[in-house]
Amino acid sequence: MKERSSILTLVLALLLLIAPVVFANGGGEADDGTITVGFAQIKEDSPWRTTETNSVQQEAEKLGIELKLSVTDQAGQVAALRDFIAQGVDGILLAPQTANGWDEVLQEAKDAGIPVVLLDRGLDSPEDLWVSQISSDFAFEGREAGKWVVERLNENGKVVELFGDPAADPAILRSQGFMEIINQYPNIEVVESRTGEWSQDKGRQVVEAWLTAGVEFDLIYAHNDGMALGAIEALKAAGKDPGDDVLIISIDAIKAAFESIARGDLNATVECSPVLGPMGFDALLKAINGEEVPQYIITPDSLYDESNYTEHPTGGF
Ligand code: GYE
Repeated sequence: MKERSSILTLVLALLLLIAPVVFANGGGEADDGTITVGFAQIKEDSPWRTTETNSVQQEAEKLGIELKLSVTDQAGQVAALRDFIAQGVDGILLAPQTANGWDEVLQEAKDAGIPVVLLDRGLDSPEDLWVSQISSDFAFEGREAGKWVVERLNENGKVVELFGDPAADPAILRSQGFMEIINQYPNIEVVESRTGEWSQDKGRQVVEAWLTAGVEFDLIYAHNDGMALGAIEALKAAGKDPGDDVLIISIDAIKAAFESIARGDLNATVECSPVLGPMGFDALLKAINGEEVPQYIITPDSLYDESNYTEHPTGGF
């Protein structure tokens, strides 16, 4: 009898010892030490975004990180973040669809001690609510496009702009950077600017509408390759020769854009790397370990046109 009760006391003591470890875990880091990360990706039908998602998934696999992937629109992204927080993930990667509307949920993540790293787009919330933004410098991309346009138009011509989402940080900055350059040349005029919602199909429709309305232009500046490819379809359908009758420059440097340059349709594209998985996890793991991370980590971009497109290290993304 006595022996039995001492065994019971021992078991009880053991249970008390391990209890804090089990409960402190909160469901994030699994018992085997696995790190869990939530990635809130934007629902968008573009090869650029698919490459980015693949990059994040591959890096998670390489590092043995358990990845919870959510692919939705902005409202769904906020809900996904709340879900990640409730599940007690160790860190969050967020590609914010638009720049606004994040303060509350980012504060909730911060209160829960979960670091958030922004991938590919920025947002308007105070910098103390997120750890780091890993992206291109979008205003730089716009300026690079602007300089190319000035040169190719010999400082004179009519431009139409295919805008990304006007509420999204890369679209706003790509337009600002571009106009910073263009505004210095009084004989270059931006005659139309409309959103093609980052989509090939919408890009085609907008250019079709301009052509039908009789808008005259020498050059199309598209905020991404997808919309430029749609514009090329519209020009061809109207019997025009894209790359010649009308010049086209865009941003992203996806593989299809390089193929289009090779065909002589697209004239130029400014690189914007979607391969952000390795840098994203590097920053996030540092933050999880309490190490300092730079607020902005900028990927370097180059412009590719007919003269140098064969030099891109991977032939596009
Ligand atoms: O250029 C575009 C995508 O946020 C930088 O989003 C990204 C942009 C990219 O839709 O193709």
